[in-house]
Order: sequence, then C-alpha cells, then structure tokens
Amino acid sequence: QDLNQPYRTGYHFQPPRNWMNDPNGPMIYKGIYHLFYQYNPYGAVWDVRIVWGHSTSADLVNWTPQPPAFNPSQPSDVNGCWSGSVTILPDGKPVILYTGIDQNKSQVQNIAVPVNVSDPYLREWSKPTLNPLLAPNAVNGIDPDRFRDPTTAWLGRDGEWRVIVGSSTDDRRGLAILYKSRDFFNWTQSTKPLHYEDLTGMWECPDFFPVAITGSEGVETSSFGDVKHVLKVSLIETLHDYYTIGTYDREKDVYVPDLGFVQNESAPRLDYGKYYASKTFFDDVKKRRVLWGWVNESSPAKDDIEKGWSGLQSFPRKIWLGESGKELLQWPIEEIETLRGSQVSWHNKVLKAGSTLQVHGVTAAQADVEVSFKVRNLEKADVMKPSWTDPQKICSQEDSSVKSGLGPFGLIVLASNDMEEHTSVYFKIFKSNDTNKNTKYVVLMCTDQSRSSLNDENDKTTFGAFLAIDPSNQAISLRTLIDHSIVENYGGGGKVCITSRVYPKLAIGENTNLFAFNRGTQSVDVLSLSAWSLKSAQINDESMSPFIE
Ligand code: DQQ
Repeated sequence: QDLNQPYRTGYHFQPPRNWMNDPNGPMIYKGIYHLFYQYNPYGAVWDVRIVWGHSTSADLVNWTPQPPAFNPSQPSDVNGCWSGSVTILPDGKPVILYTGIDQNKSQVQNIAVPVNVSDPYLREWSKPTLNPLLAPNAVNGIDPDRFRDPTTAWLGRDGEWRVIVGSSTDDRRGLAILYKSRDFFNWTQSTKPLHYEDLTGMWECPDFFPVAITGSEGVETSSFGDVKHVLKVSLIETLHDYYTIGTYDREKDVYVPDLGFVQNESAPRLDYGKYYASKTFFDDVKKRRVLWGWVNESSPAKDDIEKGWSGLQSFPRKIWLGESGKELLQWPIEEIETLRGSQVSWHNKVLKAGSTLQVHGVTAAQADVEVSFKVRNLEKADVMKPSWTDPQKICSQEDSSVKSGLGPFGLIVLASNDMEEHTSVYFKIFKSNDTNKNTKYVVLMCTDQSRSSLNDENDKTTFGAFLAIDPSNQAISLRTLIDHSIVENYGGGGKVCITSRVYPKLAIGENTNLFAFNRGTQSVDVLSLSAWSLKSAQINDESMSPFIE
C-alpha cells in the first residue's frame, strides 16, 4: 500500500489515474473478459468529452489496461462518447452501441465494430460512416438532451433485433424507448416504448435482461426459455439504481412489472448505498449473469484532484432471481476466493449485550468477512413506530450508538486503534406494527459512516434498507468486502446490498481493526464467522501493458 495513496484499492477495479464513471459494454469474448468504462484521460473530474476506457482480464479479478477503445472523433460523437452496451451477434462477433454527443451537442446513438475479430483483446474499434444510427428529430419528439445509454440488444423470434434507449418527457415521464432492426444498422422506433413511468424523471443506463425462474444460472439476453425479465433504471433525480421484476410480452413488445414501479423510499434497489449506472452481461462460459456498478467518491472534488483519481467499480457480482420470485440476489463472483490468504474462523460465539469482540489475524483493511447471527429472545424487540417507513431515515435517527431491544449488532470495520474512527454495518430487529404482514418482525440493515473519518468534509450519509427475512426461523447473514476506502455489504445472502466509501485518516493499513459488536439489550449468537485477508489483485498495472492516452 502506497502511504501517499491510502484510498486506492487492492481488488476493486480502477484505472491507474483520472476520473472513471459508468461501466460500459462488459462482455466475455474468446475467453477474455472486457470492461469498458467512462473515462476522462485529462483529469480527476467528469468531462463531457469522455472516452471509452478499456481493460481486459482472464478471471474478472486481475486486469490489464488497454488503450481507450475510442475517443470523440466524428461528427456524431465529437463532443463525447457516452455510455452504451455490447451485443454479441449470432456469428459470435461483438458490436458496441453507445451514445455520442454530436456536433450540435445532441445525444445520438452510434455503433462501433472491432477492427480485428481474431484479436481476443479487441484493441481496435472503428466507427462506420453511417453513424449516427438513431437521432432525435422534430418528428419523434425526443429531447436531444435526454436520449442516451442503449442497452444490449436482443433478438426476437421474428428475427428482428430490439434495443432500448433511456429518455424522459418534459413532464418527467421516464421512458425506455424501443427500436427494432433486421440488420442492426437500420433501426425503426416502435410506436410504444417498452415501458414508461410517470414522475420518475430521466432514465439513465437502462438494463433489460431475462432471469431463470429457478436456480442461479444466468441466461442469454435473447433467451426464450422459462424466464422472468428485469428492468433496471438509474434515476438521475435520486442517483440510485432501481429494479422491477416482471413479464416481457413478446407479442406486444411491452414489459409489465409484477408489482408496478414502486416509488417510495423502500423501492427495490440493486444497492442502497453509493452505486449507480450499473450494467450486466451474460457470461456464457460460467453460465452466470454478472453485474458491474459505478461506486462514486464521497469526497469533495478538490480531494479527488489532489489524489489524482475518482471512481471505483464495485466488485463484480453474480445476479439471479431469488426463490420467492420477488427479489434479485447478488453475490461476489466466486473468483474472489483466489485472493484469499490467512483465515480466522469462529463458531458459536455469544456476543453478550454491550460487547465488542475483535477479529484478530486478518489484514483488516483488505478483507472478506462472512458472518451469521442468530437472535433468541425475539420477544424483546421494540415495536416499529408507524412513522418508520423510510429505512435510511430510521438508520440515521437510530444510528449505531442507539441501543434498542434487539440490536444494533453486526461488524465494525476500518476502525482505528482507539476506535475514534470506525464504520459500522449492523442490524436491528423490530416487532412489526402491521398485523397484515406475514412475519411478525422487521429486520433493518444499516451502514453508519458518521464516524468513519476525522476528515469532516466527506459525505458521511448513513444508509439503510429493510431485509425481508424472518428472524424467528432464519439466521441473519452478512458478507462484507473491505478494501481501504470501499465497504461492500451483502445482507441475507445477497437480498440487500449496501456499498459505502470512507476515508479514514488513522485507520489505514496496519492500523486498521475489525470487530463484531452487539449494542442491544439481549445477547446474540454468532453461529459462524470467517474472515480472510485478501491479497491484492493486479489491477491496471501500467507496466503490464502501455496505457496509451
Ligand atoms: N453517465 C454517462 C451518460 C449516463 C450517465 C456520461 C450516467 O451516458 O447517462 O458519462 O452516470
């Protein structure tokens, strides 16, 4: 760890320097994984003239930097190469659809194709002269400032390709505009969008993909099998990624979410912390769907400029439909285990009321922790207040220092030697005040960044979500990935994810500690805890390949 750069990560994807935002066009091609990303080669802040950064990997863990795939260069993208996706055509060749900011500063959709398909690293891309393929015009009524982020296209039974592009109307109706094409070059706008929702504002980075009804295997984006569909949208108004699960009617070409689009504080999100502009791809080798998401900084821009970089990608996650059919589950891809070093294990330890137990023997600044809690005296839970509808608000009012009947209990991570700095990830259990609910209890999951750093200029907002499990017959599990300035939490086997960014001044490197804690009035059993030191991955080490800017 470079002591001048304590916030750079050991195993989270980041470029050697400068600004990064959305993951773009992830894929696997000829056994090589590719990640493109919104990259500003000129500095540590976003710039409209952003380019497609590019890295490749054999295992989704270690990454080789490649030259940017393309830069603004032609009238249809001269003012910026914005987000987009890859589609693998039936002959196995990949193509990119992306948003260009054209010579009039309008958002248009372009195509880029590999120059040499026999190169598994796909180092060179070209832009056919017929770009743009899709443009807003007076007839289609699309706002040229709100027309972007094409998805991976899918092929219908009728042999026509479909793709959606994010948009919104002037009165804040969010839209997934649908286009169809026979040859992938000439596209026609459908009269109806694939889906829309009033008062949701601009839909950025939509993602539309099928999930298997049973099992955790992924399915190919054009699959006609026994599937449900997921529509994810990134709402610019809240900067969160929301999803719905529903049915795609292939005859009418419309998507109908099972529960409608929930528009409240507890609407389903891929992550309830810092996480945006996510995108999935189907890995046909390991038969899984893999999710990437941009994790922004929580520091002021002046700090980003000083450290010379901004933005991380979450660790890649496998994503699939949970057994209930009502929620998506996410889990770090199994390849993370190749980084595991020394391990500490606990079995059946009691965390007495008010206790804090240190986890010794792992590198607490770069670790992978799995823990499972069981609570016995559920009747001691406090009753939910009727006003408690927003989990994030409850977590910030009732932060990690506020004792309740059951909880807070969980992990304290990135703690300094004197505990002056620490971040906590915890649960509280309440009795439901809604007698119509199937379970009597509500489990709240929170992450509290408020004491994470002596530096008060960072955004230390508390995060929270309700975790849909019944603590009377299920243990409460937590998986936490710690990596210097990022903490990714998976509650209940991946039902709820919360990611945060923190910038400790003291809890750095060897001066970092890890604890299990219980500040509630009742003891909690730790059924098991395993913690591993994680080795650093090779991430975009420039000596491995010239990083051309
Ligand atoms: N970032 C891109 C846009 C997208 C936004 C520009 C989402 O294409 O809508 O960098 O973060």
